[in-house]
Amino acid sequence: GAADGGIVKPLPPEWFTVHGTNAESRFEAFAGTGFTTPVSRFFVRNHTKTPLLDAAAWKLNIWGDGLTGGAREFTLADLRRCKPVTRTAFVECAGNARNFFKTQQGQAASGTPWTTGAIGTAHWRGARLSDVLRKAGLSDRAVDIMPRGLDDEYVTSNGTNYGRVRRPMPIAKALDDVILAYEMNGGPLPPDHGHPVRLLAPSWVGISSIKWLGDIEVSTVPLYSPWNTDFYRLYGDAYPPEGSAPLTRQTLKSAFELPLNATLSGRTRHRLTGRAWSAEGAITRVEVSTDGGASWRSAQLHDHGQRGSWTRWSTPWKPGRPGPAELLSRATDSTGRTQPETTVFNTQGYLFDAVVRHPVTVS
Ligand code: MTE
Ligand code: MO
Repeated sequence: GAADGGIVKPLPPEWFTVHGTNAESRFEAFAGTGFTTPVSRFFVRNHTKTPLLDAAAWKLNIWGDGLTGGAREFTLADLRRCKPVTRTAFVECAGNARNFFKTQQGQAASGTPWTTGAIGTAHWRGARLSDVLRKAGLSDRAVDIMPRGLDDEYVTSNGTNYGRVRRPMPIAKALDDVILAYEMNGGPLPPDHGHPVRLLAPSWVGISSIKWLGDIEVSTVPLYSPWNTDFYRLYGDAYPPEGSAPLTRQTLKSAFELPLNATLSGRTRHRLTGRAWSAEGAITRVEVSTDGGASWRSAQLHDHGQRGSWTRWSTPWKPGRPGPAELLSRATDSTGRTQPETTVFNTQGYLFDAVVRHPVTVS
């Protein structure tokens, strides 16, 4: 767990819930922090422990039959010589909110029991992966890349060794909007978030954004790793035995910047605040219910968060009668999709997108 050195940054308990080597941001810790998430409050999802790498000695090796020549090495200085670009994007774990499969739908999924805090939004700056792949001699016959991390091999508690964290990505995504990020919110990438260089794949499941990047295989045939065969597919009664296709984009969600089971005074006029996000389109509407879903009203939107980032929202509420209450938020994006009441279950609990019933007590 965190006790064996999984996470380097200090974790104030009021900002994080710790699950093993993973630290979940408490959603209420985002209140008042602005559009982007400060590094100090950004969730950490590690398969093992955070490696401490020397940026000056670091090299990225790009290799494989999808290059026209041989393997090529790039230093951080080489990447900095490419035209820098900034992507304002969330990184969100595919399993974010999976604990609600258990608490709202009565079916527990395997994996870290995240509530809604396995997400953060930052300004990521770096070199376009397409620029670097072309410098490396990309062949037009390449179909997949396989980025791989320099962190320890992933060994489960029952002894299965899955090797280094790596997950194939189709060349079309690699050449679209993916960057080799060396800055986060204007500073160097911190150790827990992939220092010195991570991949940043906007809108895609967090596992696509490989941290502590060491090498990238470029291939003319499809590539496989446990991260696109065993993990990050949807398995369960609703899916074929081989699972769904490997997961690509995240989904649509919203959350209140309030602790679960918060106590709110019944006599005060509160401003309920929250965030909504989608990997498919911009957020166009957030509705809030303070009576367990019987009635809904539109919240005020404070950003024009694009696809792959988020939008802050707020609405006033004067609770009145003391006792337990349920707050619900329901987001709609520019594709016209609205958060559903339930999410079809999958055994690993990915892509939960249903409306969260947020319990509070009115005092
Ligand atoms: N990259 C490496 N090398 N090792 C990892 O354990 N975890 C992945 C991804 N990249 C991981 C990784 C997962 S599952 C997620 S959700 C994101 O990193 C989390 O990014 P963060 O820790 O910066 O929030
Ligand atoms: Mo993840």
